[in-house]
Amino acid sequence: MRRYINFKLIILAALLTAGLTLLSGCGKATAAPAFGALHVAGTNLVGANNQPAVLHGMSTHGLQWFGQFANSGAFADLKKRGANVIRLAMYTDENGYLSNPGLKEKVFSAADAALAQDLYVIIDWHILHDNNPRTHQQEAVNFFSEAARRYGSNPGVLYEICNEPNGSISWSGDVKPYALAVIPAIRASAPQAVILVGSTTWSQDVDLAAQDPLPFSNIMYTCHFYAGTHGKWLQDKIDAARNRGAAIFISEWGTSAADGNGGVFLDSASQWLNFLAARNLSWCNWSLCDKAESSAALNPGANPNGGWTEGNLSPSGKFVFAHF
Ligand code: DCB
Repeated sequence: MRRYINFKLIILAALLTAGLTLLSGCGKATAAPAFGALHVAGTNLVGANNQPAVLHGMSTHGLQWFGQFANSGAFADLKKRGANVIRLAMYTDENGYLSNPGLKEKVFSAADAALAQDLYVIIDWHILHDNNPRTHQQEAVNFFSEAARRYGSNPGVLYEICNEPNGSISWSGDVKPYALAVIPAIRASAPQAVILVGSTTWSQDVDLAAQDPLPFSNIMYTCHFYAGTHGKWLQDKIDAARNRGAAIFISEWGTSAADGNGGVFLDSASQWLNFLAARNLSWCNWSLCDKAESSAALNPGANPNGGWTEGNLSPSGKFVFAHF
């Protein structure tokens, strides 16, 4: 009899605990993004309670061209489909921020729209044709100082300081010195924020970065892949970096080839997503726009404000949205 009562008590306690956990989870969802303030523990991204945090979402295309898709309606549609992060690609070159500094206001208003819906948001200094991040290091320091002053205490904001360094530059001689200048500018106002750092060869050389890591906490190294171009050899570089203790974030990947077109290569993309899932790696897909290229998630003419039908989704968009 006594045993039986104890058993009943244990069940009651378990039910109560489960109920309370559920309730507190609901409360949090409306007050802050899903995992609360993020930080890096070992090679893992974790939330405020040290729970594993896995972010899945979209990167915008260049905001100077497709900024109309970075708005509340579009973000609400993505959230409804399961996304929890938005990456804002602020190109520096190609009529981006350096020649059009007003683009910054687009970044801030889009970030505000994402944060208002409890989405995480990545502010991406999208270097590409300006291959060496050191070329515009001072502009980056100024931009990120301002962004961090604006969002410093917000648990939803991640800072990505250089999209894809490329060309004949090195991690230790170029990208690392750049990061050593930019990161303290962010940390001055956002001491805990997670900061994402690219590497050479369009953010593929994460293994080289891991051999000469940055001396800061809450840093992740970005690795970018395109399913039609990058295979197991790039996965091996990710594992090599992680084995050295580097935390990896896939802030950009596409179902297409590396030029943003061709394919789509959905078998390879599935294989990649399995690889990422097995390691709890977070990702953003390229890209949220309706450009006539295969990596675009939306067919030409899709409403920039969301509410997309199946017919508005490209083959890439259908595949990616089903994997949030
Ligand atoms: C990256 C860039 C991104 C680029 C995509 C696809 O570049 F981060 O900005 O997006 O991957 O190439 C493309 C757009 C096009 C646009 C073009 C230039 O989809 O609509 O016209 O940017 O702004 C990569 C990634 C990997 C490699 C090369 C590039 N790779 N790249 O491995 O060779 O040269 O742009």
